[in-house]
Amino acid sequence: MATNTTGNFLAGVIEGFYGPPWTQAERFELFDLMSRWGLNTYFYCPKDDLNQRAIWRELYSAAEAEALGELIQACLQRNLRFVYALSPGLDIRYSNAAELDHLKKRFEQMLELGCKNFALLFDDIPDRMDPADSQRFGSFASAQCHVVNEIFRWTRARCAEARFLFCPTPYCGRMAAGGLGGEGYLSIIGRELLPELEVFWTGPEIISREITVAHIRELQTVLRRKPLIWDNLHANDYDGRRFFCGPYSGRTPELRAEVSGLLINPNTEFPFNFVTIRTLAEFVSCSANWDCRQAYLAAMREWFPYFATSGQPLSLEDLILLGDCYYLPYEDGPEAKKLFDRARDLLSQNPATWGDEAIAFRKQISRLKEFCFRLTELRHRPLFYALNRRVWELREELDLLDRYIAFKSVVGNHDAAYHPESHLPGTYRGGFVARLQCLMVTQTNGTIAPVPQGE
Ligand code: GDL
Repeated sequence: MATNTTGNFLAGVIEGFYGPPWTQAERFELFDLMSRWGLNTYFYCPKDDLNQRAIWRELYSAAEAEALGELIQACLQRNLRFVYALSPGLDIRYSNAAELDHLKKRFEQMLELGCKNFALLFDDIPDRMDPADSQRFGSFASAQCHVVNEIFRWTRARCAEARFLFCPTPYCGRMAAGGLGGEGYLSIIGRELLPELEVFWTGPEIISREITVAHIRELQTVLRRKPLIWDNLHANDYDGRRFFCGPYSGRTPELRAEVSGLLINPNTEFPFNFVTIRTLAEFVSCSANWDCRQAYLAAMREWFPYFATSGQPLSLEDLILLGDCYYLPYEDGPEAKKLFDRARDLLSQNPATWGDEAIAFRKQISRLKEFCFRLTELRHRPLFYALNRRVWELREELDLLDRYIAFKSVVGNHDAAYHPESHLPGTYRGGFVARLQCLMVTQTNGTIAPVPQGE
């Protein structure tokens, strides 16, 4: 399937998350990795680049334009497609011709910088229109098609090879089923959006555990084209405590033939994305068999040199266990799962029956604790800074578990209450958000219910 990376198939990375955009240096590093691994597309649309979304009518300053120009040139040199997006949906007036002029001026600036591929995004916006727009277009979808088709034609007249992407307001199965964007939104897009335009889709959910061929085929008939996957599997902007370094998974190689490309919108912290991007690249070019665990282990071996320290070397085995603790949104890696099950089993038993299992378990968590501590010695400081808060929290929880088991293991303490000296109420696990989280619990069937409060 090597043609995926050389032909029309878009394969690569979206900088499309909420939060601090990547630095120029990180982007250059990304481009090097992508070109080494055979990916071909970088899509620039950080939600918190102000000019991308909040003040989409305003041109970039000279310094900002220069920085974007550098990115475009860097992509060109490496044979990567650079795609630039605007998200005017927060406040655009669809029927106002002046708004189209704003969009054209913005794209004109990017064309002058050498950009050849564009997108208009309408995700995460209010799905209602100004009365004048409703009167003119009748539907949200028609209003968007009017603007996007016009800007597409204008762009193609200036750059014949321009690739043009569009993100609909309902961009996953759940949103479409819930009627977001209004009655028949996607069918109208299928009919009215010019056929050259590519339509983003994140799968059945915003964060899709699986994207099946059957799901995509159904969508193709509505959109009248192959969708372009915007994959949020490894996005972590919605949860500041987590990151995801598990493999690209839950998609089969057959999916590639059903979509016009696979672009991933990964972790906000750039240093976390090595395995994510590496395994996507493997997936894009693999034969019919895809073993995501094998791809993960191979990518971890390649990532391991980034974990050089100022002291004794770390072990790959420990890194794999850490990676398994921050694997995928719906799944811990197998080593982390084993550790969790072991902790749960131990805590559910009477300490009098623990015996050697408590000792063996304490050895395992002490080792992981030590590994977390040793990460402070990483020579790759940006990687350590990205890891620091998450790993600190993991270390604290392991420490508490260790102390609890040590205390309860002592004959005479089996039934005694444990009062940790280190975890005072209000310090660790404290704070307003943590208390709010304790008010409601997510049940295994996905429902959320209040936790009965004691007197
Ligand atoms: C979204 C946003 C994306 C964000 C992601 C994860 C799309 C099309 N838009 O809904 O910017 O990073 O969720 O929070 O996915």
